[in-house]
Amino acid sequence: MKLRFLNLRGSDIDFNPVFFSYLIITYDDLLLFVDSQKLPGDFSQHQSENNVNITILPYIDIGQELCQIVSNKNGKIWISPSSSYYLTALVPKSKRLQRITPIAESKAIKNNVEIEGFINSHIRDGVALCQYFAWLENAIQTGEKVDELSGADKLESLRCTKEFYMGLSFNTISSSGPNGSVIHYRPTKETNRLINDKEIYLCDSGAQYLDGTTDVTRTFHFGNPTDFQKEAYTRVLKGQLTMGSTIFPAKVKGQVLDTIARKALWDIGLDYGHGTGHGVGHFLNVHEGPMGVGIRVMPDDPGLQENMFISNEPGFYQDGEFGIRIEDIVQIVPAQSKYNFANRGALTFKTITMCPKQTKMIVRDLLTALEIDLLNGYHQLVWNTLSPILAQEGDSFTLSWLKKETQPI
Ligand SMILES: [Mn+2]
Repeated sequence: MKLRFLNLRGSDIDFNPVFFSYLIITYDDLLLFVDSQKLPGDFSQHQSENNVNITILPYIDIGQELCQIVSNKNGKIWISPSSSYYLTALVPKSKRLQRITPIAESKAIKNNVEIEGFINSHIRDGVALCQYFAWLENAIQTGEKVDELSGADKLESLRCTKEFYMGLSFNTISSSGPNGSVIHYRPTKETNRLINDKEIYLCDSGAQYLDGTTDVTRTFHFGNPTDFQKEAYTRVLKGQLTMGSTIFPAKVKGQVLDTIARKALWDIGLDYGHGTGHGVGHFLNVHEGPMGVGIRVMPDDPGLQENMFISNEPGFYQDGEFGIRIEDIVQIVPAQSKYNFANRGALTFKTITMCPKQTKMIVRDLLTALEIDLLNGYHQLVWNTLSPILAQEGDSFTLSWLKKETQPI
């Protein structure tokens, strides 16, 4: 079952290509409540060309229309648990079916067009990221002054040259030293710090492309990291590699996997205060349910299923000193397993984010042979995927940085 009723986008909310509206679906009609001035001139034509019959009503009429449906129709009304109190209260309890709608679950499982777009947009995004980090490393090492804000601007200026770019998917978390330990930090004029070779630089960023949404974090040290920083980084990476290669039964709740990503940190009494994974919309919200991987209970999680896309982002934060996070977007794909969970089906993850992870920060002895293979395999894939594009663009500067950063350890 694939339910994508309208597949519309808008621009009412920064970073999220959505718009204020309500939709009521009846057996006979689709009622879209939206300020009709927001609709493009060819909207009705586009809908009829795609065989969509839709009635447009004023946004403010939702309550009135819902009341009429309640009094005129028998049977239950399926209302999303995230609907407002006002709308929920208009439906008498006896008529309410209040649980997560099939649309939310279906939207989380990407179709073939969305999968292809996700993969392609992550490749273009990866090129921009490599161009930025190559530029940044060189700038810091040659004494050029780059701060959190000008760094974020540089990254945006590289992303916006890429095909199908529509804007950022959230405010870039460009953070130097202690600012990196603030998990939801974003640089302002007051907090802005220079990026330097004495402190860790954490950059969590993402973009909206017409064919996909990206969200990626990389952590770098452009000088000499301390032993503790290297140990913490390595253990964050261990968690990410282990989670990213875990085989699990189909439809297991995301929460079950959370501990896997934390184990290497827990082993030495370290932890992080955020979730390990969230769903990502397809040219939609960068955080999108109903599934997720975290300590927090997610009651609406329908279980992890093939072709869902989530983030894999463990981290570690030393208050007032530094932050470390490594974040990829992963696609849920079938896995080879000996017994296939008695036909329940085995799944695993495929990383679609394309950007090297700084090997200089790694304590090799802390990694298992399997983890080393996984990391080297990932870097080989990144090199194979991005190097032809950089070569075609004639960007030999970024190409040589990529070569250095994807060397096997
Ligand atoms: Mn994320």
